[in-house]
Amino acid sequence: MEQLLQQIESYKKEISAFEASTADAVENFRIKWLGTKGLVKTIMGEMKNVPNERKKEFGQILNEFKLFVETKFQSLAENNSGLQTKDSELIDWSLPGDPIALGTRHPLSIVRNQIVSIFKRLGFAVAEGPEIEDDWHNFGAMNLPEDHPARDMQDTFYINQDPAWLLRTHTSSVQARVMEKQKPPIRVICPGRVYRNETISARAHCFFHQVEGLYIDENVSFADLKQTLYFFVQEMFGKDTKVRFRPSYFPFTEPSAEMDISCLICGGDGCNVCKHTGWVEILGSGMVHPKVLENFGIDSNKYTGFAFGMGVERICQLKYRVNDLRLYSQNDVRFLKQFTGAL
Ligand code: 2U9
Repeated sequence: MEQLLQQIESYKKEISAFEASTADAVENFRIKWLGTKGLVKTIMGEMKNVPNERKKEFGQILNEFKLFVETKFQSLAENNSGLQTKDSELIDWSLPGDPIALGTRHPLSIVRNQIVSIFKRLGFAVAEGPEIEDDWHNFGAMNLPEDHPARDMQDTFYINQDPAWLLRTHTSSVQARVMEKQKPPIRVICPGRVYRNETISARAHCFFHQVEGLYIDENVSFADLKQTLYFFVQEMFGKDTKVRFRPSYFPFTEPSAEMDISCLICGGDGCNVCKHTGWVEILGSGMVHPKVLENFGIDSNKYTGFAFGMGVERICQLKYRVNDLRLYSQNDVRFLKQFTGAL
C-alpha cells in the first residue's frame, strides 16, 4: 500500500511540473491521464487490492488525486484555448472569419420572375422550348410570308451547316409548339432568349429576352386583352401608371396594338427617356390572326385569342434605369451587385 502512495506522490510531482504550449499537448495530457485507458483509471483499479479496513482512506486519496488531475487539465485547457493545434502555430480564434460573398440574381432574371409571377396569378401556365428552331415554328406558322424581311439573312441567324434551322427570333415558336399539342382553352406565357442579327450597341444586341403570352378560348375579346395588360402594368409599375394603346401591325395578330405607359421617370411631364412625349412603349399585342389559329387546326369561327410580346431588357431599363443594353451581358460585378436583395 505504501508503494501505491509513493506512486501517487510521484504522479502528482510529474503533473505539477507539466506545462503545455499547444492544444495538441493538452489533448495528449488528457489522453494519458483522463482517457479511457488513462493512468487515473488504472490507479483507480488498484482499489480492489486495498484491504477492506483501509478502503475508506484510499478511496479519499484516489478521489483527491482524480480531482487534482482534472483541475490541472482544466487550467491547461484554459491557458491554451487561443492556441492552434499543429506545430505550435499561433492562430487568433477571435479574429472574424473570411466573409463568404453572396451571389445576386441577374437583373433580367429578377424582372422575368416578376413578369412571370404576375401572369401566373391570372392563371397563365409557363412554357419553354428550344432556342434552335425550324422555319415553320418560327416564321411559317406565325403567318410570316416567304418574302418577309425578318426572314432575311440580315436579320436572322441561320445555322451554317443546315439553313433549315435558325436561332429563334421570338418565343412565338414556343406558343406554336404548345398549340400543336394542346387544344383550347390555352393560356400560356413563354419566357426565353431570342436572337436577331443586329450590330451590338447601347440600344441593340444580337440576343435579348422576351416574355410572350397567348390566351385562346371561346369569346376571348380585345377587352380581355386590354384588361389583362392593364392589370400587368399596375402590378409591375404601380397603381398610378397610366396606359394607352396605339394601333399597329404584326403579321400574326389582327387587329394589333402597341401599349405605352406614362413615363416613370418624369411622370408624364416630358423627359429624355420618353423623348418629351410623356409616354414610353413597353409591349406589342393583338388578337391572334385567324390564319395562325387555322395553322393548328383551331376553328377560328369558334375560338378567338389574344397574344402579346415584351422585351425583358426594355422593362428592366424602365424599372431600374439601365441605359445600355450591353451591361446585361458584360457580367461586370459593379453593375450586377446593385441588384442585391431583389426577388
Ligand atoms: C402566337 C400568336 C401571336 C406575340 C406578339 C408582339 C405582338 C410584339 C414584340 C415586343 C417587343 C417583340 O420583344 S419585342 O421586340 N412583340 O410586339 N408579339 S403580338 O404574338 C403571337 C404569339 C404567338 C401563336
